[in-house]
Order: sequence, then structure tokens, then C-alpha cells
Amino acid sequence: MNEKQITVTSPLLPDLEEFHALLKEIWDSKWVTNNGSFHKQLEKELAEYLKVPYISLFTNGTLPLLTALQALRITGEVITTPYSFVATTHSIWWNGCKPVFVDIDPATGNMNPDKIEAAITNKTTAIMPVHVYGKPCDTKRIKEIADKYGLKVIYDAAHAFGVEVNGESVLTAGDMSTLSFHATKVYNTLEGGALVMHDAETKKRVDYLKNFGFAGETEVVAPGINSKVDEVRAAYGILNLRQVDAAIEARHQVAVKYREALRPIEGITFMDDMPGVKHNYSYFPIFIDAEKYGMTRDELYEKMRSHNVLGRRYFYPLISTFSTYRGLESAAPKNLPNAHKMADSVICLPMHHELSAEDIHRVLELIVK
Ligand code: T4K
Repeated sequence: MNEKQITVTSPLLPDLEEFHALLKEIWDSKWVTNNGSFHKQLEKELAEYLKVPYISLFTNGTLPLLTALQALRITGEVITTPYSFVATTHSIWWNGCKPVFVDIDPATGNMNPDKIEAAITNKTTAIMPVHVYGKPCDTKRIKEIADKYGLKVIYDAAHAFGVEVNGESVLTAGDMSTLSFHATKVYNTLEGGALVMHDAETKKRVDYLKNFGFAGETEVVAPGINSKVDEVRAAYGILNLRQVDAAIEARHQVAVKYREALRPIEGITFMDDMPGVKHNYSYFPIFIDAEKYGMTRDELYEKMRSHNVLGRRYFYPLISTFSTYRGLESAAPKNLPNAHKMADSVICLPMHHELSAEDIHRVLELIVK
């Protein structure tokens, strides 16, 4: 096998010369971290780009989850989805809270709002849904339930950079939303992330929390952590923000080609665009019905691998099956039938801004027999 590897994603990288010019500025200033000028600039530009009132940069997409739970003083039980990356549930566990899993809606992969109320107990204080693959959750229904029971809502929006519903950012839903700017994401700062909030007071508190709780040179107001972003990654982020729209459009064109070729294939399904939603095409999951397709998900996955096409089974295995969580009552497979079905049938196809027509053809030719 000597075919070039086609990976599930490939990082959006800034122009090296432009990056070098910004590095020179950092070198000259000798101010390399702790809320430097590129950090401030990136926060401002991101708030504008994302149409959110306040945003705080973080050093990855996991720490904003941990910090949001701290900032909102969440305790007891948190209702969440098993169909996500492990960081979602780990953040609940690391805060000493108990995750309570509810099943997903098979149409979107997101938490099914119809299942939330039955999972609420007198210990429930929050809901942590995920906009899986960047598909927006039913934020209206979730808000109604949260308001009825006085619960906080923290959205893990790691996949939802730039996603809008009827012209409004999906990141403004809930009490807070978190983002990941990891290299594998639509928009990246190598490692990185952010927390989105509604008011200046909360941003102030979050900014203290991400800087050890310091509110001044000698005053510590909370048991904070270190999640600061350095100037090198902030500069990189400023440059990447200028080209992210073009990257999203390139991804869109890949999705158009995949959908066109896969629609007639029996036993393969995928998600279409949702009405009124501006998507970011962060992932392209397909779902295999082994009986109809004549091959299991894992057989197709291995076949692709053997041709150097590296799709990924995001999100298999389900979080609820990992040893830390499988003993929880809510982790019982009978409680999560749709999540199990999706995890057992998914392959995320290669999806990024640099896929060539030839790459797309190679991926499709393995699926369209
Ligand atoms: N919440 C949700 C819903 C998330 O999906 C994530 C992260 C988080 C929270 C936490 O955010 P972070 O703390 O990570 O910022 C990846 C990412 O590491 C992870 O960020 C992401 N979700 C998760 C879904 O996927 P892996 O283990 O699949 O990545 P890896 O290293 O196998 O890379 C996949 C492919 O990407 C490679 O085959 C090639 C390409 N790649 C990767 C890297 C790292 C590159 O071309 N260059 C690179 O530098 O986890």
C-alpha cells in the first residue's frame, strides 16, 4: 500500500511568514504570557466574530468545562449525554459531581430533551448537553426544563465554533458555553479553548478562576487554576481567524460532494443541514446499517484503514461504558439505546479544508461499492 494517508482532519495553519512577523513582535516586547496584547486582541476579535457578549480564552477545551462548573458552583448531580468525547463527563467527575446520563435523539446525536425530566432528582443542579458534530441542541426545550426546575445549563460547544441558529450564535444559549480550539477543530490555536458567558461580572470571575484566583497582586478571591493562553498561541489564533471562513466553506463543499454520492447508497445514512442553521461542517459522520449495506461498521472502517483512509469512530465507545462510569445506574445500556446504536454504527469520514477532489474520490470509492 503506497497511497497517501488521508486523515480524519488536518489542522488549519496560518501562513508561516505572517506568523513569523507576529513572533518577532512578541520577541521584541518580551511579554509572552499573562493577558498580553495578542491575548486581549484575540478575545475581542473572537467575541465579534462569534457574536457573543463575553468570552474568556483558555489553554484547552477541557479546562473551560471544569471552570464553568466551578464558576456556577455546581454540586450534586449533572445531567449529561454519553455520546461525546470523554472530557465532557470527566469535567463533571473532576468537580466531585455525579454524572447522570440520558439518551440521545437519533436524528441529531444530541441529548433528547424528552428524557431529561425523568432524570431530575432533588440533587440535580445542572444540565450539560453537547452540540455534537456542531449540530445545535434543542436549546429552547432545554431552557424550558432548566427554568422549570431551577437548573443551570452549560453547553459543551467544543464542536460548535461559528454555528448560528436563525442568525444568532448557538453559544449564547444556556448559562455558559465552552469551545475547544484543539488542532483537530475547525478553528484552532494548536491547543486552546474558551468559555462564553453573558455578563461582565461572570467574565471577571472566570478570568480570576483561570489565573489561580488572583484579583490583584496580593489578593486571591477563589481557588483558581492556571488556564492562561500565551502570546504565541494568541498570535496564531488571530491569523487563523482571518482564514476560518474560507476553511469552513471548503469543508461545506466536501460535505456537498459526500452527500451527493452517498444519498443513493442503501444502508448508509448521514445528517443533512438543519433549516435556519449556519453549520461549520466540523465532522461528517455516516451511519452504517450492516444488514442493508452488507458490511458491518467495523468491516468498512478496517477496509478504509487498509487503503490508508483514516476515518474515526467518534464517539465509540460510549462514555458510559468506560470503567469509571459503567457502574452508574444511568449508564445501563437499556437506558441509552439510541446512544449505543449510534456509537456502534458511526464512522466520521475525513473532513477538512484541504481535501482534494482526488482525496474525496478515494474516500467515496471505498464506500460506494
Ligand atoms: N468536548 C468535546 C465534545 C470534545 O470533542 C473535546 C475534544 C473536548 C470537549 C475537549 O477539548 P480539548 O481539551 O481537547 O481542547 C481529538 C482531540 O484531541 C480532541 O480535542 C477532540 N475533542 C476529540 C474528538 O478528538 P484524537 O485522539 O482523536 O486525536 P488524534 O491525535 O488521533 O488526531 C486525529 C487526526 O487528526 C490524526 O489522525 C491526524 C490529525 N491531526 C491531529 C493532530 C493532533 C493532525 O493532522 N495534526 C495534529 O497535530 O482526539
